[in-house]
Amino acid sequence: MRFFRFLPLVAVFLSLPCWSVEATDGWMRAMPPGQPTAAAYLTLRNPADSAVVLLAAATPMAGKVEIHRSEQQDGMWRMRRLADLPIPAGGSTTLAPGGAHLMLFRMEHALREGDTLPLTLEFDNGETIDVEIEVRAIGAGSGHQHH
Ligand SMILES: [Cu+2]
Repeated sequence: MRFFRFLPLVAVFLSLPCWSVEATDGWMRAMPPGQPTAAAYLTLRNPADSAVVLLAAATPMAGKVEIHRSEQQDGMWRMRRLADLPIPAGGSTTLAPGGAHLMLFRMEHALREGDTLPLTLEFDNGETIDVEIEVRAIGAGSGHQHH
């Protein structure tokens, strides 16, 4: 007896969750002419229910981009390179002066207020997102120099 011969096939639709990391408030300071390095800042939101880790960033306008964090030690600001930067599940990580930032090395030219810098971010979930970094006045942001 074949009781199951008329069982309908069950179609299973797999869909990828639309839980992309969202980058907002991307900005950097205008650069004095001749300065080869700069720092970029932004906020990364992670709507997913597991942490996502920023692995790398790149821009055609710089030779190299590193993830850095500024720290105060013995009254001096220093920065160190981070291997990566986690964004907590359902939370956000803000890169800002005096903290984490994206360090741009070997800039092809100094950027001025009103310019934009295209940046590509790569995460450990395989996701890649493109961000526009807005160049603000040289004195923009709160307080201290991070160098
Ligand atoms: Cu730095």
